[in-house]
Amino acid sequence: MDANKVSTVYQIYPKSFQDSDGDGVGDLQGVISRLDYLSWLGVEMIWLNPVYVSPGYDNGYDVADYTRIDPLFGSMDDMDELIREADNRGIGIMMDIVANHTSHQHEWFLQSERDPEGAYGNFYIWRDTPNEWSSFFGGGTWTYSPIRNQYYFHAFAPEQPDLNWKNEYVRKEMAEVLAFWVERGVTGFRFDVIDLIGKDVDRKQWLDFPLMRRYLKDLVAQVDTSSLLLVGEAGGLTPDEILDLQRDSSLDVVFNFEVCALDEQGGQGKWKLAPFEPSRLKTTLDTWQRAFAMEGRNSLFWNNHDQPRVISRWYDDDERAAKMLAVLLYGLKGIPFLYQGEEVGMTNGLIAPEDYQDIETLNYLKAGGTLDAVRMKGRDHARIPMLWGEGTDSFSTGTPWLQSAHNEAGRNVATMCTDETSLLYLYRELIALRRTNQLLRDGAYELVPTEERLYVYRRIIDGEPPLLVVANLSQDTLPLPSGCGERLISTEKDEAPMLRPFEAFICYNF
Ligand code: ISL
Repeated sequence: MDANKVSTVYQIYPKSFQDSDGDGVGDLQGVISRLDYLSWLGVEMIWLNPVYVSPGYDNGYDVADYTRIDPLFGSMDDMDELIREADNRGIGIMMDIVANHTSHQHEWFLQSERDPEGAYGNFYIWRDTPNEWSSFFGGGTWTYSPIRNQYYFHAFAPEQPDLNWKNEYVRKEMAEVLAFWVERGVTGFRFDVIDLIGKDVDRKQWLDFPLMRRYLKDLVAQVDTSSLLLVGEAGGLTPDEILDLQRDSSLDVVFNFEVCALDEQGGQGKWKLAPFEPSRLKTTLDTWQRAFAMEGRNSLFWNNHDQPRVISRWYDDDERAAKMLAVLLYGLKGIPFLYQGEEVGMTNGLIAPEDYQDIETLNYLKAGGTLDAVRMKGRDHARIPMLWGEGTDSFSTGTPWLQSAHNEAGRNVATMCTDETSLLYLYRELIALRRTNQLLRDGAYELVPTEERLYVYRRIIDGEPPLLVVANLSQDTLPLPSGCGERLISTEKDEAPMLRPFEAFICYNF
């Protein structure tokens, strides 16, 4: 697939998108029932978080069977129907491939645990003596199995044992998983924590790039990727390493999380918060944009199912900031990913302490973590059911699996659908603009130096009038930068002699 042609990938967290059967959990029929909405919005691909059979310790990122659908979400018939119905509307489906680890209830693990000499004996990482290394969800990386009388390695929860990628049969099995889904008609893959597959557990090294690169290249070489969008979640890669993978088409685009960490103290994990500084947003985005200014592309996103809403974390839920962030992101070079609910300005909302469900958050609180940090960075806040209407009633007729409250009136699809000046309409226009505007899709990126509250950049193709993207990152009124010509899209209905708080627009540059 020509990745530069994808104008928007819409991320669906199925558990929280639309419930069709009243059990309080979103499902595939729910997604199907909302395809007309997504088509109206103009998205070209859906990234579906895992819907495979799973005991659900990490909401589906603990896969027990990669080729069956969890009954919680529906059946394989529902999945086929979703692929077909989406395709009828020109929308592709991107599957989430959790290749680094499985569930401890996966048949491979059960066999590996029982029979060290058997076919699956070496599918996981077993040692007699564990080393000391911290897992991403708190606690150590090794858990003792009394059945095998050895320790197994897990980068995340003990219920998520890591596969042994050094074993060629593991790599073969994973290639078969990809082939299975390509055969069913999916149009993309998002590879979960793919930078971890080359790790060296004995040296305590998360990333061995040459090894990771080789495994990934071999993996994708086994399926026909010409019509697939390949996305890697790989927070540990440098821009050069990413470019390397893009050059040989191992990945089209990579998720990096430097922007998401702007409200962290740095080097101390996600829970140690620091005040957000707009100037750092600009310098971080600029660094990543420069790295791919002439070649390759960035992933462009503010939120996902792990990253609670940035308008709550950075901008006190201000809807004007949500509009500004939309324009700013859609002007950049790369592929935009829109996370469900972002288009209506969903916020972190409110969750009572006893209602938190996420394994990472529960571990953190158990270890003495603070609710203040959880309210900002706890992943449940990114997973609050989609606001189709004023409350969560339109998400489910039953009791939603995650209890939450919102107090920002009007931030929902039903209300914003009736208002052409809404954030939802702005997203719709931005998506449409990116579909048709070659400069936004392919143009090189160039920063225009300005004061730090302002982020201005150019998108350029030789021989064409450049575009200028202007974003006021602050609530201050600022002078307009020079060179602003006719506007293509704006957060405001009219033009003013000064840049209003959080005003942003894309215009021709003279
Ligand atoms: O969620 C994070 C911080 O809160 C990230 O560090 C996250 O663990 C990391 O980006 C990997 O995420 C992916 O793999 C995890 C899963 O829990 C996440 O939902 C998934 O996006 C383990 O499979």
